[in-house]
Parts: sequence; structure tokens; C-alpha cells
Amino acid sequence: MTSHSPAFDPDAAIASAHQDRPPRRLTVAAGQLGPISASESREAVVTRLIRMLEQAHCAGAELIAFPELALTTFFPRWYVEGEPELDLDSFYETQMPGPATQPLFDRAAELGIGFALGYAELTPDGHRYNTQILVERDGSIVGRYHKVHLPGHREHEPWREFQHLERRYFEKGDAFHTWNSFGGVVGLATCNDRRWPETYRVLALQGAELILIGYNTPKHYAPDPSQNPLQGFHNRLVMQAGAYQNGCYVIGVAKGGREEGVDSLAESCIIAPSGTILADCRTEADEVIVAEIDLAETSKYKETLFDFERYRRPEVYGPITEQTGAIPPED
Ligand code: CDT
Repeated sequence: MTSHSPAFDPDAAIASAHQDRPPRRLTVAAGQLGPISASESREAVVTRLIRMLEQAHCAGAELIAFPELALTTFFPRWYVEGEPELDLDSFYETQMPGPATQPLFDRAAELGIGFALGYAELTPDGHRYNTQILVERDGSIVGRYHKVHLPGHREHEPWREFQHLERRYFEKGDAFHTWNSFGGVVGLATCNDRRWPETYRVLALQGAELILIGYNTPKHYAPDPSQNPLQGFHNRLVMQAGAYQNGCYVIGVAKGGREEGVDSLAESCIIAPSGTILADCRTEADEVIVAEIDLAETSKYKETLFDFERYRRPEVYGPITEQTGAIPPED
């Protein structure tokens, strides 16, 4: 007589393990900015940020993500040499918090809401970065990130309608980071980083469950304007894929609208690890969106299809870190 013991079903085991996992709920927000003019003061911008912080808090949020370079106009659109009326240094922060930003930190700590904020940083030893910080609910800075992928160009290119001189005005960051915060593992990335799959994967390999991405994306792409009508599609395509393929929540938050004559994409959104959109902005102005997420839900993807430990094949991925450009086969 044969006895049949029930076959081990790994998917059922994983599903039941998920059911036992306690939820780690967090209400998060994106604080999208409309345009900031070149003449707008830091104080005026900080007032706008505080208003959104308060709205997010009223909606129950404990964390709000603000955009890239959220304290000033997007100044890399100007070539400054030969334009002495533009005082470039005035666009950088030498202190964080500084006199103009301290009220944002104070109000956030008072309300018990954390935030991510992008700004141009000039360090005491003279380095310039496109920086993003993560601030906990008590007002302490838990992480600082320097943008890794700097798009655009270094020299004046007068054939363009406007410049994109991030490669002139910033140095490249040299690492992605995550931090234990907000009851989970949070990572930061900035604008152009979101187009590169390596960004999400390197963050997810450091355990990222929630990735906050601020952006300034002009709708006009001078090197290939055929991409212009696809800007919104590409924005979602990359962030939804990044979320799904790494079992992470992603918040993408824009500074959108027409700023100093340049139209920028808005379309901020909050994305689940399934890749679906939980909330999205409908305007190109200051706008807050909110979603309740459960960080424990990330395990549904991280422990099944994208169980890195079980399925990744790093021994086959050598070219990812060994080369930058493509090397096609020789004839
Ligand atoms: N800020 C930023 O990184 N913007 C880029 C546009 C680059 S076009 C020269 C982006 O990827 O959205």
C-alpha cells in the first residue's frame, strides 16, 4: 500500500507566510510643486512647501516627498558665463537647515511628519551636488543622497531652445543609499535616475521598500523631439517597472508646469509594488496626493517572483558593472 504525503507547495507556503506578517501601514504623500520663478524667494517657496506639508498631515500622512531642486527655479536651464546678472551661487544651499528652510523643519517636527527634499548643495569644501535629503518625523536628517545620473551637457549649446547644464553645475554622486526609517527601508533617487533600472535594483539590493524620486522633466527633449509626446508615458513606464521588478513602493514627484518659459511634466504619482498607481496628481500646480501603503506588502513580490536570493544570477550580469557602453559581437 502506498501512502501519499501532500506535496510541498512553495507558493502556498509563501502565501500563508504573508498572511501571518503583521502590517506596517504608513500614510505617504507627494507634494507636487508648480513652477518657481527665478525671482521667487526661498521664504516664499518654503511657505508653499509648509502649506503642502500641513495638507498632507491633515490627510493623515507621516511622510511627504517633495521634488528635485525644490527650493528654486531649475537654474541649469541657463548658461551663466557671460550672464553676470545671474548670481549662480544664490541657487545653492550652504546649510541644511539654513535660515530660510528652518521653518519647514520646525513645522514638520511640530506636526510629526517627515519629508524628502531636493536642493542644490554647495558643501563647505566647495563641492556642488544635486542633493536630496530624507528627514524623519522628529526633524532629524536621516539620509543625504547626491544624484548619480546627471543628464544633459556641460558646455553652452546655443542650438537648444534652453540649456540642461546639470553636468556643468553639479558633480556626480557616487552611491545609492537606503535607511531604516518610517518603519521600513527607504531609498532616494533623483529625476534622471528613475530612467535607469540599475537605480531601483541597487536600492532594492539594499532592502528598499519605498523609493522617493523627485523630478524636473522638461516636456521638450531637444536631441529627439519625437520623444516629447511620450514624456508622460515614459515617466510612468520606468517608475511602474522599477516598483514591480523590485517589489517596492515608488513615489515620483514633479516640479511641473511652465517655469521661466519651459514646460515641465507634472503627473506625480504613488505606485504600489504591483506596479499599479495608487494616487496621481491631476494639475500642473502645487498639489498634494496621499495614499495609505503597507510596507509588509512588498514581501509579496520580494519573496515570490522577485526573490533575489533564490532567482538572481549575478554571475551572468558582469557587463552591468564592467562596461558602460554596449559592445556588439564582432563580425
Ligand atoms: N532633471 C532631470 O534629470 N531631468 C531629466 C531630463 C533630461 S533632458 C536633458 C529627466 O530625465 O527627466
